Order: sequence, then C-alpha cells, then structure tokens
Amino acid sequence: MNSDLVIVYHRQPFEEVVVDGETLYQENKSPNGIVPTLKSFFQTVERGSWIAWKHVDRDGDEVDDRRVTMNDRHGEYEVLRVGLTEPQVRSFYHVTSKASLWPVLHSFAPHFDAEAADWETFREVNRRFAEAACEEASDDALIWVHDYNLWLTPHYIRQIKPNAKIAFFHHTPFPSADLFSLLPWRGEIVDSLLACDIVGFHIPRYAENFVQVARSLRDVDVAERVAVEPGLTPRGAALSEPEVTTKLSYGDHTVHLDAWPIGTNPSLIRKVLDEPVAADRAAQIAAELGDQQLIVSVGRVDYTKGTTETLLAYERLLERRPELRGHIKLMVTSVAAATGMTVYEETQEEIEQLVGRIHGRFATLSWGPIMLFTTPVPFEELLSYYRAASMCWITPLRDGLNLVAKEYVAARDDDQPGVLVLSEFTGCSVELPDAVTANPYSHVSLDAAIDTALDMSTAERTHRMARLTLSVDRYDIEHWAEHILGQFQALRRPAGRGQGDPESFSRRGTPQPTLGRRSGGSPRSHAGTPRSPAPPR
Ligand code: GDG
Repeated sequence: MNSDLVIVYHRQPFEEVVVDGETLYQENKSPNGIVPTLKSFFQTVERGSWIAWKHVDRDGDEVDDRRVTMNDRHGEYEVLRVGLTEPQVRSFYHVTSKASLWPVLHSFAPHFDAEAADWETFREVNRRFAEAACEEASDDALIWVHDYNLWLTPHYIRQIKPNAKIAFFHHTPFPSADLFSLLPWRGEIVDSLLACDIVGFHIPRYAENFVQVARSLRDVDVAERVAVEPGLTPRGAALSEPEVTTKLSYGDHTVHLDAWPIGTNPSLIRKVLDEPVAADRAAQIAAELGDQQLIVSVGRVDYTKGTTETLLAYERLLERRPELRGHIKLMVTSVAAATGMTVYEETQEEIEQLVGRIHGRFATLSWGPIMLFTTPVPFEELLSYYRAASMCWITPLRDGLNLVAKEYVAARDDDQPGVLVLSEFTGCSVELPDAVTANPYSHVSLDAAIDTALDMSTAERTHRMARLTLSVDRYDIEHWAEHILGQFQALRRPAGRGQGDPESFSRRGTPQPTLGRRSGGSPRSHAGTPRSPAPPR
C-alpha cells in the first residue's frame, strides 16, 4: 500500500459484529473518545491506514480478513490487523504493559513486577506492528504510533524504513528519571523514542521528565526550549512547568517534543444534551433526585484512578456531616477495561466491598447513599448524569490527563454551574486550576476540598465554572487535532523552510468537518492559535 498516514494503535477503529453468519465492520457507537478523533486525521491525506491487533488461534495464523477497507464518515481508509494469540496478548498487554510498565508510568513503584515481564514477546509484538505499518506506508509517509505498549515500534520502523517520518504520542504520564530507571529496558525504550521525529505528551511536565531521562541515558542536547503558554502553567500546581523543551539533538538527528493536552468535544456533548433523549433523561434523573445533591465519579477500574480514595472520602463525609445523610448521593462507575488481571480484580473487589460497607452503614428504607455501575453506561445516559450532578469528584492518584473532568465541565448548563473536585496529579489539573484541587494522598486535603466544594456559594461556583468552561472550550479536541496537524505539516517541510510555506500535510485540501480548517501551528508555536481567550491567571 501507499498510505501517506499510518496510525498504529492497539485497538481496532470499528466494532466487529456477526449478523446471520456475516461479519460486519461498523463505526464505533460511542461518538466520543480518541478513536474518532484519530480517524478524522485520514481526511487530511490521500490514503490512510490503521494498524491494530486481532485474536488468532495459533502463532503465525493470518487474521481472516487481515485487511479491511473501511468507509465511514471519515472517508475511506485501510485497517490492517496483526494476528496475536491469546498467550501473546496476555504477555504483551496484560503482563508486560499493564503489570510492569503501567505502574512505573503512574509512579506506583511497589506494583512494578520486573520479573513477570516477558520482554521478548513485547519486542516481538512491537516488531510485528512495525512491519505491518511499513507494509502500509509510502516512502515519505508519516507513521503515528500511540502509547507505551508500542514503545519499541518506532525502533523497528526506523530499521525497515530509515527515511520514514515517525511520530509517537503518550496517553499516560511520563514519570521522573528516578522512577523510569526502575525499568531494566530503559535504554532500549529511550533509543526507540529518540528514533522518532516527534514525541508527544499531554503536558509539559511529562516532556520535561522525558528530557531528564534521555539526557541521563544518552548524549542528548536540548536544542530549543520555550515558555509554556499561560493557559497550561498555573503557578503552584503540582504538575506545573514554566518552560518546555521542544527540540532535542541526538547526533545528527533532531527529535521534536510536543506537549499539548487532548481535549474533549464540548459542542458534541452540548448537542447531545440538547436533544430530547438526553434532555428528558437528565430531567427525569433530577426529578428522581428531588432535593438530593448528586455527585458523579466516573472512571475505569484501576488502582491509579483513586476510586477507593473517593469512596473513603465519601464515607468520612457522611460521618463528619450527618446532616447530609438523605440529601446527597454518589454515583460511581467502575467499569473493567482489561479483564483477567488479578490486580484489577482486586481493585474491583475492594470497590464493591467499600460500596457495600457504606450502604450497610448509612442506607435507610427511603435513601441509598451510593450507586455503583460496573457495566458501561450508554453515552447519552452518562451525559445526563453529568448534567444532573452538582459535583464531580475526580481523584486519581496519577492520571495522564483525564477526560471525564473535561466532559463534566462541558455538560454544565447555566442553571446549575456545578463544582469540580480534581486531583492535583491528573494531567488536566494544569488546564483547570479553577477546580477545587486536592491531594488524594492526604485525607485532610481531600476532605477540605470536598467541604469547600459543598459550601461554595452559587456566585463562586458560577465564576469558577465559567473559567473552567473557557479552558475546556479552548483546549478542545479540535484544537488538539489542529495543533498536531500543524506539527505534522512542519515535519513535512523541507529543511530550512519557514512556517509560511505552502507545503501542507493536507494533500486533499478538502474541508475537514471534524477538525475544522484553521491552519496549525509550528513546532515553536506553543502559544497556539487563540480560540476563546485563556482564563487570566
Ligand atoms: C488514557 C489515560 C487519558 C468511562 N466510563 C464510561 C465511559 N467512559 C469514558 C469517559 C471518557 C473515557 O471513557 C475515559 O477517559 P480517561 O481520560 O479517564 O481515559 P483512560 O481510559 O484512563 O485513558 C488518560 C486518556 O487515555 C486520553 O489520552 O486522559 O489519562 O489513562 O471519555 O467518558 N463512557 C461511557 N460509559 C461509561 O460507563 N459511555
């Protein structure tokens, strides 16, 4: 194939369903999330391809329909599936990625199990993704690899296609050098990232952590550093960085670094909430709640997400302020994303036990203090809960970004401004300093934040939510996509040309309904293109 853009992401970009014995490939039902956004980049090129994995029975088996040509609202693109057996998936994804790398990325050193990792299989799977990507890519294609479970893929791509343009995006935090050094394979990982043309992170702190790691391991120089734009660097925040490195020199190779948070889609959220299904459901939830305040706390089952800390804080709240009993309700979702992992089963069990304990202690005939959802809530329903909730508690111990916080803000209406209680250790906390921030490792801090949120005047709620909304609207998904597109365009420019050059990544030149048509920035443009004004700090 001769694709101009190859996206390498472990999940398939569609739902595969069998109807009357026939396999159908349908566009994902959920309109939000990262997959539709990534697919929208295909509108910027002549030909696009996506690489993902799919189960096969035996090693070496080809996937049935290895190649699928999709045609959905993002146009036509190819999907090439890498066949992995059950043991390969378990080893590569559940054990090495989730049990060994994930805890280190999230600063959970005690959960790290070096010996459990099967690095050989990790290498092998990463190599196969690289081979599939290179099979699809034209000679000057851009190959965009996503997330830590494909950390070694750029290295193998560079071996096969020395002149490829390679981009990498981290969805997780990137830890400090002290923590990263726990990984016995640190040199190999860093070499692979340094083989990229551009390495992306959500926030400047993660980029700076990477720089520290790269410089401690290899002879790398900082070639360019810029001030972080005011909207992404509140003073005093736990993850704040005033400056960020944007270029590293490594021998004769330049690695661009980019720190730009993924956004949510506020206009889609508001549109769905304006439609009768969600609007009626939100009204129904509000009517059923009566004078009870609803608090929402949404997340996957993961010890990093702080669901246990949220539940314990809620239990302390009901002890500390008995007058709230009967007048408040916590809605928690805890949906398993990776099944068959002991650590997540234990986390889920702990959550269910805590919910049971809180219920047992405080429920009455007419009032239940808590609702727990362990299966996915439909998108419209989830938005209706956001809309009905006067508070949202997002208390991860560590989180790359956290889109739920942004979704809650986007779902507000003027009648009920709502309050966001937000852990200082979520990436989005640098964009959202008008949340009530808390340190989830401290009971005192978490309890104080919750009390502040509960007791906040309507005027202050309104003021803070207006500023949060400005930020969520500014750093929305469209802005992220345009920013990334600008970075890609800059990579494609011949060396020495300025940012005003006509060369563009967008060869089709057709309108991009999902991304909009504004031209992107350059690698230096960390000031971004103003949308709504950034809230003053
Ligand atoms: C990683 C990083 C980073 C959740 N439960 C339901 C449901 N969700 C949706 C939310 C939101 C998404 O899932 C979760 O967003 P997070 O940002 O928390 O993402 P992670 O899954 O942890 O993924 C994270 C992200 O990548 C993006 O780079 O922000 O830090 O860990 O959109 O709404 N959606 C529905 N029902 C549910 O029950 N419909």
